[in-house]
Amino acid sequence: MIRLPARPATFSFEPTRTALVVIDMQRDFLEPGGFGAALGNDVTLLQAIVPAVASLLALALAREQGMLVLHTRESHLADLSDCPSAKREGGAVGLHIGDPGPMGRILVRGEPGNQIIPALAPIAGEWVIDKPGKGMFYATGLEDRLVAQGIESLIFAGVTTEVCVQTSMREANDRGYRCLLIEDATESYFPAFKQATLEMVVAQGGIVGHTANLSALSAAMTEDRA
Ligand code: TIU
Repeated sequence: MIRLPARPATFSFEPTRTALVVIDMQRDFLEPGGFGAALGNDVTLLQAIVPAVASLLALALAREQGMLVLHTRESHLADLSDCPSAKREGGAVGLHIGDPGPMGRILVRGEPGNQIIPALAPIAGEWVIDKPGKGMFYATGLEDRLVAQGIESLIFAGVTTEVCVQTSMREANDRGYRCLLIEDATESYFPAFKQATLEMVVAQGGIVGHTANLSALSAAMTEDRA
């Protein structure tokens, strides 16, 4: 069992029963010309966490007992049959889900923009979950797979903090998973929204889960190996 200082209290997890969840670190959100930019955002803000997420992946992979690693991608089928019109109608600067953009069709599965950025590319054995919603459990079949694997705890990173990360964490919380969000491995287009999300996760005794910095997790996992 690994224990680390976290907010609002110590977080404990058994690595073989824990998955590292990297939410939507895909070109659509981090590079110009994708969905994030089509929504009117400055996508460069999100690039700051790439080194921290890479470290987190290395930490999980370096573990002798090996933690399950899963990556999600927000994506839709080419015929958009899984994209409600209420979602497609959103957007700020003209391009909508399914429209052709500089990285292929916006937020469509298999297009260049839908790929996870090369610096964080999944490796063999890691799960890649394509999700049509903001939350990772909605219409993905993920819950059955996690149950079959005996997973009890989830460590979250990725983007954006208040949208897909928080939605996924809330879905996980309702399903009984112990959740830890790594503060410096998640980012938002809106710094104030990130901070507000971190506070609302840990408020009320950890109503959604726990948060900690990467350094605290790293120290706890390194000590455990020594
Ligand atoms: N717009 C925004 O902040 N986020 C999303 O649309 N999706 C994810 O958070 N992945």
